[in-house]
Amino acid sequence: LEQSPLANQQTDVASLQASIAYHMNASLFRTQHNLEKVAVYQALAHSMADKLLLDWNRTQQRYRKDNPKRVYYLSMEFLLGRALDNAMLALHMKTAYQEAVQGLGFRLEDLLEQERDPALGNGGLGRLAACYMDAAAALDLPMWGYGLRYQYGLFRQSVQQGFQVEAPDDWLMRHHPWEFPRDIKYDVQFYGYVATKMNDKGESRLFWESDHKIRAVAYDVPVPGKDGFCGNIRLWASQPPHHGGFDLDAFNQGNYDQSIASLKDAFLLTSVLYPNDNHQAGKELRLKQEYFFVSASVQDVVHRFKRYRCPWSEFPNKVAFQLNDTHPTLAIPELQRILVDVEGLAWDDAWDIVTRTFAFTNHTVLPEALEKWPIYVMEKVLPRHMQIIYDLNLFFLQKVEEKFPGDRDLLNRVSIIEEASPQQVRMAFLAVVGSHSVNGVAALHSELVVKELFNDFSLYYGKDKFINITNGISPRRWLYQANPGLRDLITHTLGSEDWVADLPQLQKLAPFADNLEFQQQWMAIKYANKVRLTQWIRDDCGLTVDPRALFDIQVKRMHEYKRQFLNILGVIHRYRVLLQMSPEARRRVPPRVVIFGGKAAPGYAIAKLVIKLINSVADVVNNDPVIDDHLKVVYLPDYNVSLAEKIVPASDISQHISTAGTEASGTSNMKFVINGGLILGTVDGANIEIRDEIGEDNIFLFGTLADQVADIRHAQKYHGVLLDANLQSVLDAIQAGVFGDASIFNPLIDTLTYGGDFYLISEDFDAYIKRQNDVDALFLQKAAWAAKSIRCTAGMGFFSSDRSIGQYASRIWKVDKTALGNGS
Ligand code: 26Q
Repeated sequence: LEQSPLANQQTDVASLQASIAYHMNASLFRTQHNLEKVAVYQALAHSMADKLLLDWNRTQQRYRKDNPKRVYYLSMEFLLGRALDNAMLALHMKTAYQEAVQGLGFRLEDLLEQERDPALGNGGLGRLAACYMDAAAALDLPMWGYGLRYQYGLFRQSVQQGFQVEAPDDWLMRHHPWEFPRDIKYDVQFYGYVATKMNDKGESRLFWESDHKIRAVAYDVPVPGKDGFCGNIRLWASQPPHHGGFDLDAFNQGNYDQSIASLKDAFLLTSVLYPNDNHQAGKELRLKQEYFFVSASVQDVVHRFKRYRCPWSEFPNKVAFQLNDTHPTLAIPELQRILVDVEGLAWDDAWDIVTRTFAFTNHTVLPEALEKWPIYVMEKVLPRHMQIIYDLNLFFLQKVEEKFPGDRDLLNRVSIIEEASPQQVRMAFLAVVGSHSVNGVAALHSELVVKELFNDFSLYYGKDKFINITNGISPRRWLYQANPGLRDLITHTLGSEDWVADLPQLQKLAPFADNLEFQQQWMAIKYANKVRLTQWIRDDCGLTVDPRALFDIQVKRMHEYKRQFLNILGVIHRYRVLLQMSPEARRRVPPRVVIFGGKAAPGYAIAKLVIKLINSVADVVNNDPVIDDHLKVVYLPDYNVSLAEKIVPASDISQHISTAGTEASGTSNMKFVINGGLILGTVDGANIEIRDEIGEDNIFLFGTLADQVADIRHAQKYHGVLLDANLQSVLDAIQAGVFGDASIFNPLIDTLTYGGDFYLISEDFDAYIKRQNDVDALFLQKAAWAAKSIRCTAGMGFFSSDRSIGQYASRIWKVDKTALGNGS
């Protein structure tokens, strides 16, 4: 391959142009005579992917030879975003390609916009997986991702008459040059029955048998690293099994429909990503997706392990599985099944191997997000796994009983099987029992995980099993790539690009915080980013906004606990206050552009109603001549990773205002702050650690604390909710029809009154408004604002995903960066 003209290592402009031209002909079957942007993008992508493949092969061959302990990051979601820009920057080829395409008459920025976002994730959890793969690749850590190759990613969102409208995300309709189909296949079975059989050694063993098989085929996605290193994500697609897809009896009788029915099943399995974020959908197809993904991945890993002919006892020294939430938890009984039923190990030996291999990351304490599967579904789809879970549970409960004799209540509380009707399997408990380490994703969250979610388990296992690893973000995508202006200023100021791989170096910016000239350069970059977003808002929403206004941004999945509702109620309050002011007084308030973005799960009616309210308020406010440019409200449709890359560098303020104790970590908060955006937030998730790192004076925190929430809810139950007076007038305005037909908003308003204000919007309303006024006041003091903005970036060194992955590696996986390193 090294010699192949495809992978010509020359990086001079003429060679790059030649490789683009080659792909235009050979990969796209086109001539140079009708060059559309999308075709040039694809030829360019192929050309870049060639280079990546060389790195991929070299890296993976080295691992194969050295056989280091490997980490497998099991995740139902990888929200990767676009690949081309990322790859060009990682391989230091962007400038050369820029020139190459310029010579062909194109602007690289336009070509980059042609790439469809692979959206194989919902939000934070999926994007975290992508940032972690990026970090592992940068650190030369032998970690593979395993996931699913959904035919349709997260739905595309448009807004019609103010309402969210969903469309399928057919991202594979156009050829996608960033994945490589492999001749690697495993069959995965479902349903069937469990029988007793003799194995080769004459021992009696249980076997699970079924005619219902679906084939998993591997697609590899390269993850560009540093210095010629390249990681991998292996995604499974479902297909009918060889010869097994047809119902031959039906086929021979001429009953074609019936003969292909199971073919359809096979293709359907990985066809679509479930669009729920922080909410479990108890659908059988989802369970089958989870098992399909887990079974293919475990088979692949076991196959790789066996290649080296090590004894089974070596398995935990060669393999670490990290479970990205409970979604891949079936890997635990699956490995136990393979070791006992197929490989013939004794139960206890197998279980020792399993528990030394798995570790589990929890991403939520919200009860509605915790996965539970009804036993009647589980035993139908996975009869042998259900038996194994029963046995695991029995042995576990026996040990608990030994340690805490006679505590029947405790046994009920920690049982993997929930004794309700219907009986359910508590996947989080299975994950805890089958793992040697359980971690939360931010300090407060990990505390809640130990004290609330898994309290009984921490008493039984001891506290050491439960740790915190605070989330991190890729500084490459979220600063180096997304904000070239700031990147260059930082590099120029610090004298080299070393800060990217050693993010705490950003602290060296702090001495410049009060330097007026530096402040001007800093804020000029922010302004340019705001101008760029302004153009996007004009093209996308047909709305003109002034880049000199304060940009106040909340972009994230629409969810009640994230309280976009609080934000828009605050906007209505601001609107009403502005209307009551004299023109002179109004001019003393800095103009604001309040920007929203984010998708609601299609079945989440209340979240969708918040989208409608935001758009209704936007309609009125944006067209009110009295308000003019003092306040604008924008709802950006189809928020995704590539849009985030444009939005994040352009914030003055971003909002992270979840009810305290509900947002496990948040990661966009880190992205905004590292780009010099200030935060308006609650004392929740990683906001707390951001405060600790950047300093209390550089963040606007407000509201109820996590440990007060339960008491307030309790009091509400008995005394009802006494609505904040300002909030009451805001609700009155909505109900008076100021923002159109009031009746449609009734279910939304009811969430504040009937049955208590669960997310404490009224409780926090006054503190929120006051903090917003502090923001206004500071924005008028340009130098003070700039100093805080600089201190924000300077203090963010801790939040690199390289730090997070380093902690996972040393505390959980016990792996080091490979000794060889640097692709040599
Ligand atoms: C489960 C079962 C069936 C269908 C869907 C699901 C499902 C899917 C996605 C449940 C939850 C999710 C996503 C959760 C998520 O994104 N959590 C976020 O994880 C981030 C990374 O740790 C945190 O920063 C966020 O605070 C947390 O909300």
